[in-house]
Amino acid sequence: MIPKELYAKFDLDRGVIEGGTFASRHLSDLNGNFADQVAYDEMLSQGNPLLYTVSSLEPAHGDGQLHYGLGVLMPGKVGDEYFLTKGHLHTWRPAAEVYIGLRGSGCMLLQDESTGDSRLVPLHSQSIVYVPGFTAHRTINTGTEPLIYIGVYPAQAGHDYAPIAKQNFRMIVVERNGTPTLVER
Ligand code: PAN
Ligand code: ZN
Repeated sequence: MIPKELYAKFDLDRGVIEGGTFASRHLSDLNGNFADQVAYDEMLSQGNPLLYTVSSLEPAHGDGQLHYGLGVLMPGKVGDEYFLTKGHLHTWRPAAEVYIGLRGSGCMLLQDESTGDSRLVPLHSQSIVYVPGFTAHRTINTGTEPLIYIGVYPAQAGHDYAPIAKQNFRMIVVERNGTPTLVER
């Protein structure tokens, strides 16, 4: 028998890691995250679509251990801003993370916590994005199919949503002339 912390199967169609937790985020969970609040309210009045799911596994705890999650972010837009994850800093700020793109195409918005400097990095199948420590990160789907990725991070990382909930990312990714474009909020 292989110990269960050493091996897990995942299903890209269901967005599930066997033996992991599963969380769903709908449009109503992202109030305040999109720049165009009028478009957000209008969309929510029509229904409450699923925006993304995360299935996470914590195989072990303690110094040097790793946790990981499988994310599935739907395609779509609120106004001209592409669907996105809430985004967070790690509670343990030095914690970096590696994102491995599996399906679909989009990007990651990275924002240095102390300088506010922003970078937009492509995330798609057969690509890897390195998120340094001390960096707020958000995933954005600029494509037409679900964007699916795995994120691997230190077990001690923790998720701190408060700074982004209080003061959103400085930049947003919108469609301009059919092209994803990074602009000031
Ligand atoms: C990812 C994220 C996942 C969902 O696994 O948790 O993309 O985004 P939010 O957590 O911002 O809603 C990760 O970065 N973990 O550390
Ligand atoms: Zn993270």
